[in-house]
Amino acid sequence: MKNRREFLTLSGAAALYLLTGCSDGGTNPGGGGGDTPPGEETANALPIPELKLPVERAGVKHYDLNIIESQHTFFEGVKTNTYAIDSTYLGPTLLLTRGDKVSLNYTNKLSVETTMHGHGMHLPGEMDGTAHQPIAVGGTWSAKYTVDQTACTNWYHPHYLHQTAPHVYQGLAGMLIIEDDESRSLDIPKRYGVDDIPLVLQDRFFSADRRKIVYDPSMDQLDMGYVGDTFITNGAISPVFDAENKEIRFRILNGSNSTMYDLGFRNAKSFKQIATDNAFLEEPIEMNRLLLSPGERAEIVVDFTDDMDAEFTLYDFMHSQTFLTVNVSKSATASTTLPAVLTTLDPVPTATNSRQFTLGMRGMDTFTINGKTMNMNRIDAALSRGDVEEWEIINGTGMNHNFHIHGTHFRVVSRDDDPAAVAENDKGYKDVVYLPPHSRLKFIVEIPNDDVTADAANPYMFHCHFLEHEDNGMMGQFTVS
Ligand SMILES: [Cu+2]
Repeated sequence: MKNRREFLTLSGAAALYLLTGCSDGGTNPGGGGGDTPPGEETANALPIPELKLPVERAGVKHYDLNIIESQHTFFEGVKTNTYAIDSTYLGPTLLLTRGDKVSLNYTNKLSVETTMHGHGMHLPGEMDGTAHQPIAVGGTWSAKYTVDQTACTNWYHPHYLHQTAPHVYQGLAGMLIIEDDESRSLDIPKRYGVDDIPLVLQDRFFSADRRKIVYDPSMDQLDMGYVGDTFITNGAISPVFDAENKEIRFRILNGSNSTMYDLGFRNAKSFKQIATDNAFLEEPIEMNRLLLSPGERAEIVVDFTDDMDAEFTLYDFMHSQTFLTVNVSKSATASTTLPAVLTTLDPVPTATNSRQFTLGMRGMDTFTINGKTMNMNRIDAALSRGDVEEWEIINGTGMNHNFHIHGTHFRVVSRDDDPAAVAENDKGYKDVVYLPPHSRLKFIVEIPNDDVTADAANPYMFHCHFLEHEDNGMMGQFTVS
């Protein structure tokens, strides 16, 4: 259990302080044990990524992050080779506050070039961390920007041309949580590691001796999804989270390469979705199933108030796999009452221009948008600050795809030309949206009228977030002037 232990958060008190403004209430962030008999709680406790504390210099919050080769214990007694960010698998959670001036300083200690992209972040193109901003072996690259967007759950991961999928697969990803005055004032769970729990959901293949994570998709897996046989949550196989009997908020990321997850509790316990990719929903939406495509996030709140001593299994019904067991075993040390209204979203603006993007294929292993494969020297769309456009995305293939945009978010307005076909939980601020086979959808995208600029040397990307499709061509570039 040593490696698992090292992966747990070590700075619980500081973490609580950051999220709540006080250091009382709650014990044992990370479920690391203490008041429970040894061997019970910690047998396979859900690892909670460390909450990374910044170092402030001249008004800028610096986060120094090392991208490293490491070894992680997925299987008892076996060390598996991984990539990680200051950890043994995945990376720390970064908590940013709207208005912060930040510098995310990534040092590449791998033997290969990579990049680190702020997925969901509204930032200048040159700070986006795509293939245009490589981090040389041994070098450091800094994403410097002012955080200026609503509270949400974002994440960081490599975005290197043709190599995003293998780099993420070896373990490079972490959460970027943004808080603002609104998120801090809402009566919702916000004690990191106690009742505000990040869940990075993934699946992996391992070598027979389990010492390596094996990235070797066949052509069929390239097309239809590289779905591993081992499902992991925050880097652990079927872990257990010992929950307080109260409302618990889970920040769920589909961090897989190309697997759709149809999530829910096996006993059909309901939950409320409170946030989509880029913002709170206006009102919590009650549901008992949540479909998430790769790269999508959802924050949910589950009320375990009356569930003392009960156990719940968070399950992927699409692949019949368990992600997490929630064991309601602790008395609540604080109370929250989820409000009926969470926020007010801007009205969907009226578009003044429209574009169409058709997701397609050339042969069996080349993926295209409007018939073209990704070319770093080609700009596919030139936009200006303040532009409002309607983009129609057409999945002309018989396989799953989704669509992700950098630098901003969008509002889905119709599926297959039917506004009523847009699910309630697709109506918030999104930056990734799922496209079933042979389907189309329209969204309205608004380019913020502020700091956001991306020139031809540092353009934004739009792409399918099934990483095998992205790496094999299904990506384009746009500028904002
Ligand atoms: Cu795709």
